Amino acid sequence: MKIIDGKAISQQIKDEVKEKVAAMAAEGKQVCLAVILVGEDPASQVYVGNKKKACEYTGIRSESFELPESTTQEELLKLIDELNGRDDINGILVQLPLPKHIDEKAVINAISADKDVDGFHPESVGRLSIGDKGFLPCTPAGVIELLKRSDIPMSGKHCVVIGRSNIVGKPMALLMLRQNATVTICHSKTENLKEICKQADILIAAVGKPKMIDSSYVKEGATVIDVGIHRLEGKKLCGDVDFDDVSKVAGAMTPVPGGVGPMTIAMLMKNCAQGID
Ligand code: L34
Repeated sequence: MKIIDGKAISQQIKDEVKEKVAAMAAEGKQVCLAVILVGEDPASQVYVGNKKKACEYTGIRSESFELPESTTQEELLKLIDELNGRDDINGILVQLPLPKHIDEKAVINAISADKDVDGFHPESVGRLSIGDKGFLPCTPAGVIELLKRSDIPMSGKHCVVIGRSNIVGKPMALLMLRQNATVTICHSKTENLKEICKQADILIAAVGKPKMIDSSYVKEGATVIDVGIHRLEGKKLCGDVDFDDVSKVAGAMTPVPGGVGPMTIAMLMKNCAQGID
């Protein structure tokens, strides 16, 4: 079994971005990401902290807005509007989830499509679905990059995605389709889930349930990508995949931590430096 090293691959991508940012700086072009975090969710604080570090590493300027839990939707929309209008800001990231009193959809829609480095705006989603150029959502784009750079073929292969969220499952399926995979999307209502997963050459778990996917879901030699991230007691991290058990049958798989998470951040850096392109 080969471990797909997301940390190493994300480092390569960040180094490529760093070069691009330096080349842009030589032409007098600055790249700047606005990072907005509302509230004090500890996991979000870690992820946003990692994003700011990656900005520093790659030479992307970051402007950070850490707002209290009590921030109103109106206040947040006003900030986004200001950032939309600023020529010195290239990308706007609003870390999710937002507090319950704020409508995520309204916030995502408010971000100008040409600064939508998360790829969550309906215009970006539409571009992805018809195959036009646009910002790709960072987590699924990171999974594609992991597979490409690990020389795992996608064309003609059966890829099973477990999960249908707007942020991971749905765009993941579209990106796999773009790579000419045969794609099946499974979800909580899927019948015979295990049997379907067992047919996958590439199994992508984005279910949100700690260690749900064990070896009984996996075909011998399959590639297993774990998009889940959960904090167990004692702060230990795990994914949607039972790593120890699945490692007995998989051909290649991603660990948690050190798999998809760092790739999400690297692809965000790439989106910032590249623009819609
Ligand atoms: N707007 N909200 C917006 N964009 C995103 O792309 C995200 N996502 C998800 C949550 N909310 C978002 C992230 O940034 C998940 N996510 C994310 C980012 C980074 C990491 C994990 C998830 C990450 O750094 N993972 C490390 C471990 C970090 C730790 O110690 O907890 C890893 O090695 O997996």
